[in-house]
Amino acid sequence: MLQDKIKELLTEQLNLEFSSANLYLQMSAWCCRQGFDGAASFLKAHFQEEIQHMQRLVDYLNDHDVSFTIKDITVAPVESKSLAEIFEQAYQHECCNTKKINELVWIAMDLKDASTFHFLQWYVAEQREEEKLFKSIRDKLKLIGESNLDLLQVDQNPKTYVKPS
Ligand code: OFO
Repeated sequence: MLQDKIKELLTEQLNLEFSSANLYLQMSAWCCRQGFDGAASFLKAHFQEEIQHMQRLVDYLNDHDVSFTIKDITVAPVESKSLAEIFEQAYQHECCNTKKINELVWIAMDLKDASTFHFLQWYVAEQREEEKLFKSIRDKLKLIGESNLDLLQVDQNPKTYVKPS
């Protein structure tokens, strides 16, 4: 049986994942409006990943017979000056997610909740990957500055672009 504090924090995290999903969907829509089709589909795929992160938490709470509230989430359209700014925001967002997950891990440990501590390890590894991914795209965009040609190439391959020497 899960302790009340853990139920509350996992529910909060579930809603945070939902909110992250919707933020990425709005970022994807911004990219679409600017003609960055590659970044738009990358961020839309990320929206789906965040929904899966939410789903994992839902499954875990269901496994423990915990009822939970899914909040109404309002995420306004994203406004940005550049693709670099979008990926800076996304990277900062992932850093905040990591902080939240780490806090949860330490609380699960303090409360001697081995099951939740174990469950959260998947999120710890996932956050490491996500921070690394968003940081690398953010860094590539910083590197190329406002060069339109390079921008288009990063847009086509946000994960794999290497600046020609
Ligand atoms: Fe992108 O992070 Fe969920 O957890």
